[in-house]
Amino acid sequence: MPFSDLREYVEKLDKEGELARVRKEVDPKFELGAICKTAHEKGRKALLFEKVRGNEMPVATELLGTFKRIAIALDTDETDLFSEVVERTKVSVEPTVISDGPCKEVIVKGKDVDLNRLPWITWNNTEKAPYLTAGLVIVKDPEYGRNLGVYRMMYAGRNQTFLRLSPGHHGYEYYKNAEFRKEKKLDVAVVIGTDPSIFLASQFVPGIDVDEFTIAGALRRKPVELVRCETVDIEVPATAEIVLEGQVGIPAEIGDEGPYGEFCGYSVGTVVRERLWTIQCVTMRKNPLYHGFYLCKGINEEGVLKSVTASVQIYNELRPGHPAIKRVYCSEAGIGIFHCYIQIDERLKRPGMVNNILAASVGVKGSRVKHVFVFDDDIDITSPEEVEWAIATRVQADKDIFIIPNTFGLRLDPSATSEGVTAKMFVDATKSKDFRSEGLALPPEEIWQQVRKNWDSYFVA
Ligand SMILES: Cc1cc2nc3c(=O)[nH]c(=O)nc-3n(C[C@H](O)[C@H](O)[C@H](O)COP(=O)(O)O)c2cc1C
Ligand SMILES: [Mn+2]
Repeated sequence: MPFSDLREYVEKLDKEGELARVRKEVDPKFELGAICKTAHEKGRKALLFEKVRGNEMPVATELLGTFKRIAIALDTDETDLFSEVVERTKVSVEPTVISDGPCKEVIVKGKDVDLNRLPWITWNNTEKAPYLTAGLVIVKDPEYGRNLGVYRMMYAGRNQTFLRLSPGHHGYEYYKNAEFRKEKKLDVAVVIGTDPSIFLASQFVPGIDVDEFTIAGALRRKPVELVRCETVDIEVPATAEIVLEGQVGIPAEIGDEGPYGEFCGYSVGTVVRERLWTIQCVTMRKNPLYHGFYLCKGINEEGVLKSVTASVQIYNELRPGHPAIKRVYCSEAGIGIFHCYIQIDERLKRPGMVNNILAASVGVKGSRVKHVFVFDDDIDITSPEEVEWAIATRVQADKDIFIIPNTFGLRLDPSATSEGVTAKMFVDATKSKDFRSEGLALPPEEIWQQVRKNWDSYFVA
C-alpha cells in the first residue's frame, strides 16, 4: 500500500530504524544544516527535528537520502529498486480530483499571510538568506497541461519568495509560454510535505506535456488524490502538509538571489537576478510537518534521488532501440546526472554499436549526462572499484574516447560556462576485439568455492 501522506512515511521510517529524532532545540541558521551534513558521516539516517528555534513546526530532512529509504517509500526492496522503478514507470496513472482534504484544515488569506510562520533555514556557509528547499512547484499551461518540479525559494518577506525557474526545466518553459501568450501572470501552487513518491516523481524529466502526478501515480500504483486550490486554478495533493498559492508577474518582479549551497557541492556565482512570486493564500494541516531538503558537497539527497530517476529514464528511453543495454547506473557521487555507466550484453555487441549508445545518451529527455561510459556485463557498474578497474584496463584513450564540444549541460556546473555550456566525454570501456587476455586472474571457481566454504577450518590447529 502506498503512503497516504508524509506523516505515515515518517512513522514507517521510525519503525524501520531509519529515523533519528533530534530532540534538542536547534538553530535554523547553520546548525540544522550542520546536523544534516554530520548525519552523512554517521549512518545517513533520516532526521526529524522536533524543536527548531523560533518556530512551532517540526522539520523532516534526508527522507529519501538513501536507496534503502527510496525503496521503503515505494514499498519494495533496495535490491529490486532499479527494475521495480523501470517496470512501474512504463505506465502512467492519472490523478483524481476530490472535493476536500486535510490540507485545508487551516486557511489563511490576503493580509493574514505571513511566511515567517514557516521554519526558514539557512543551510550552508555561503548562504546570505534562508531557503525553502523542498517545495513542489505546480504550474499549468493551456498547451502543455500541468507540471510538477522542485525549484529553490529564497526568503524575501511576509508574502514573497524568489522562485528559481531555470532554463532547461519545464517550470521555465511554462513561464515563457505564458509570457508569449501575453498573460499578465503565471499562477503557482507550492506544496511542502507529501507522500514521498510524489517528490520522487518530480525529479523525472518526461516530455513537457506530461504531468508528473501521473508518474507519482505509477510509482505508488494508485492515483494521487488532488484538491483544488482556494485562489488559483491549480490542484494539489489533498493530504499535503502546507500549500502556498500565488503568482509570478509577467514581467516578473526581479531581485538579487543567491548564493546557495547547491547539489554540485558549490555555490556557483555570487548573486543572480531572479524572479520573485507573491503568495496570497496559505493552506495547512493542523500541526503541519515541514519538509526540508539539504544539499551539500559530498553525496547528498538530490544525487541519490537523481541516481534513481536518471538511471531509469536513460534505460527506459534507450533500451527499446538498443536491446543490448542491460543496466544503467548514474552514480550518486557523480551527482546523479553527470556520470552515466551503461552495461551491455557482450553477446549482442556489434561494431559501432557502443558509440551509437554513447551518443544517444545525450538525446534522452532532460539528459544532463557529461561523462558516459559503456561496460561489458562482467562489470558490476554500481561498484566504483569494478568501474575504475575496467576504465584502467580496457580503455585506450586514442581509440575509445570521443568528445562533443559546446553542448548544454548545467549552469550549476562550475566548470561549464555561466550559461551551462559544456563539453561531454564518451568512453567505450568494453573490451575491444584486440583485447589480449587468456582469462581473469582468479582461482579455479570450484576450488575457490570450496575454500570459501571451509574458510574457518584453515585457521584452527
Ligand atoms: C532540492 C532541490 C532543489 C532544486 N532546485 C531547483 C531550482 O532552483 N531550479 C530548477 O530549475 N530546478 C531545481 N531542481 C531540479 C528540478 O526540480 C528537477 O530537475 C525537475 O525534474 C524539474 O522538473 P521540470 O523539468 O518539470 O521543471 C531542484 C531539485 C531539488 C531536489
Ligand atoms: Mn516536467
